Amino acid sequence: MRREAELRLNDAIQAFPFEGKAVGAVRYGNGHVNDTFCLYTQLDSGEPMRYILQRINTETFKDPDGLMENIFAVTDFIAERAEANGEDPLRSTMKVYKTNDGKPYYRDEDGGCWRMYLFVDDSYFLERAENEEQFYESARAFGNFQRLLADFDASKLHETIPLFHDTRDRYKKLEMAIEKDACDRVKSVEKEIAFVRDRKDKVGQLMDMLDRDELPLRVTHNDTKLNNVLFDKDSHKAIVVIDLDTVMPGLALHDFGDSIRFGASTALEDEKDLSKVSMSLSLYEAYTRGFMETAGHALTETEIDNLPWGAYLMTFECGIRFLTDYLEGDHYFRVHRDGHNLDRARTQFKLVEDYENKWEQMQAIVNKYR
Ligand code: ADP
Ligand code: GN1
Ligand code: MG
Repeated sequence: MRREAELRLNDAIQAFPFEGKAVGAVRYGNGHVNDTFCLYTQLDSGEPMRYILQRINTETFKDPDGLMENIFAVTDFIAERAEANGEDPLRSTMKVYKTNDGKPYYRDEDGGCWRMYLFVDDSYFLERAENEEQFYESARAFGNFQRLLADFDASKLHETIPLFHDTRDRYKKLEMAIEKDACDRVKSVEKEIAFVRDRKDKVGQLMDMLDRDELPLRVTHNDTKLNNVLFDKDSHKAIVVIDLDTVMPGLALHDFGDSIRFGASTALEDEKDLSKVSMSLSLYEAYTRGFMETAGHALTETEIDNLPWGAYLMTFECGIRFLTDYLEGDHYFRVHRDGHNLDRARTQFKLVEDYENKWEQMQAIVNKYR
């Protein structure tokens, strides 16, 4: 059982070289995996400063050393590139701190692993795009991120979660959870299980192509949801791609697709009223335009042809993961209410159905920007 992060928060704060004196720390953001806090400090001049302190979820990320090596390597790489282009590295990537004794993270007495970032000031994040322009901006940020990392040496990266986006494996794990039925919940989700089983033949669509060398392995972000990019408060441009825990070799199509899954939906990921959930073709188009403008020139024809499959499989896979977690007792994704993971699974399956109805339009939009 994981101990409450709050119990060791003060020790963690003291382990890092923040500026000024610590004034307080509060839980921050809406991530489903790590424990994130905002640390407020005050400089002698009276000026306030903020940092992000995060306890890494080590049940999810079992190799924190490898994970932090990735984070330092990727942020250093982007900062160097920004500097070389005369841009401000602090508005291009996150600044990660070593601990007071020079370690990449702090290990507390309960074994919890903590890291500290500088808070990206004058920025904001979004749980939903308010308009097409914002979503287009996020596409440019993720597309540029992918383009930039094309020159990054993939052999330097640790695989932080094996088989992370192997939808075939996610399907198998769901079948195992059904078989085990640890919480006696299978009987309440027969409709959802049937929905997944009806589409079993789809789970290998992209990973089988990778195995046949029809798709290239690239350095990808793998968790491109809208709240993993920060926007500049004044220009409203998407500036810093965050949540770098899953930067690993992967498929460009998955990065495209995970953004569509989350950001092109007309409702939040956990909306209970499914009549509100659909995929907005105008948001889908805005994202496709931004992604193609930035990452598009490097994509192969086969990748471009299969962009809608990226959306389909990332959404289907995420639904499968939420449903699996529901059956296993909600130990992976943080939940805030009973049935939360089931509500999330249902929105994903509703979206999958909507893609099936809009498939030709999704393909036509991709063709318009190729
Ligand atoms: P998780 O893996 O749990 O999603 P994230 O790394 O995405 O954790 O962080 C959670 C939230 O914290 C983000 O959605 C964002 O709102 C905020 N956040 C993280 N890092 C920073 C940062 N350096 N500056 C400002 N906000 C941040
Ligand atoms: C998790 O960590 P966060 O909240 O950005 C998950 C993603 C899922 C997403 C669903 C490491 O993302 O894979 O798509 O929840 N991250 C991990 O909202 O499993
Ligand atoms: Mg996140």
